[in-house]
Amino acid sequence: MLKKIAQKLKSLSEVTIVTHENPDGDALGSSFALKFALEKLGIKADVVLEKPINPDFEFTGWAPLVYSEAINSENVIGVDFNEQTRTGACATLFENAKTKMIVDHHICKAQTCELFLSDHTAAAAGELIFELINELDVEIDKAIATALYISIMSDTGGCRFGNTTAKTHTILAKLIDLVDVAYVCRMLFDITPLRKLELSAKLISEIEFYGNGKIGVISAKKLAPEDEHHLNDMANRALNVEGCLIGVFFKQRGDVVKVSLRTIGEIDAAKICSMFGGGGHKNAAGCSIAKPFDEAKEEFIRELMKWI
Ligand SMILES: [Mn+2]
Repeated sequence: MLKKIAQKLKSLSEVTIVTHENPDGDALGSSFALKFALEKLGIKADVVLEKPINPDFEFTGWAPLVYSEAINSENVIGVDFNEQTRTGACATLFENAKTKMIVDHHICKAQTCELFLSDHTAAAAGELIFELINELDVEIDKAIATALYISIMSDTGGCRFGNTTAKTHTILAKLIDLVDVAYVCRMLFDITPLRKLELSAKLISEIEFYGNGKIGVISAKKLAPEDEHHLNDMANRALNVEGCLIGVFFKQRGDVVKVSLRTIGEIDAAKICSMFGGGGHKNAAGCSIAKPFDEAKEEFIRELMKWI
């Protein structure tokens, strides 16, 4: 399938790249790596996001377009998601496209277009984009290597998560000489806006435990929209606590409660979230529940109790 997608891409003169809403390092890194590679082939390629880029990634200098109805594209490739509802407003772009392609690594319920690659054995979408770029026969330069490095390091937590494989390391080894590792890792993992630190401290101080400390729950019932992007990794903070096997973060967004779930070992986060209409990976998944905050939270925790 990768070959077919590469062939298709080579035949095009313009492509729009879309990814999932609230894009993380993998979503952005794999999208921009693909953009830079396509541009080297003389193909016009834009990354379109639903909202302006998360300030955490401003250090990259990446410049996406922000979705508006004026943007239209015949050819759309989706990266790091496999259900078009995951792209938020950009779903319209995907729907209206003549050529639709997907390169993803989430557990997939159904094939959503003809040129569709969803390989959940890949640690990051960036691993698949690395292979796609090789298939396109583009030489990897500093900009592409840095984007792929950010992608893979983000989704593997710096090669510490269980999804990390020999292949992950092999790919990184091929990129690393082109990347300013110390700078990128400091920006990616160490630097935090003061606001994020303050907000995290407040929410962490209110952590609740269930199931003899095996389930750690962090909640943000009231959250200013401008603070939302600061809280991408809150479920992991619960898992920092000794003995905690399930970390869950609830936040109110509009009429729904967004749930992000992180688990250890055999506790299947994707399966749990799929019961609530969501999905993801075995140890990291999410869903939205259209119920009042406390009700949604209680219902979800009741389900989690069955897993410990
Ligand atoms: Mn990913």
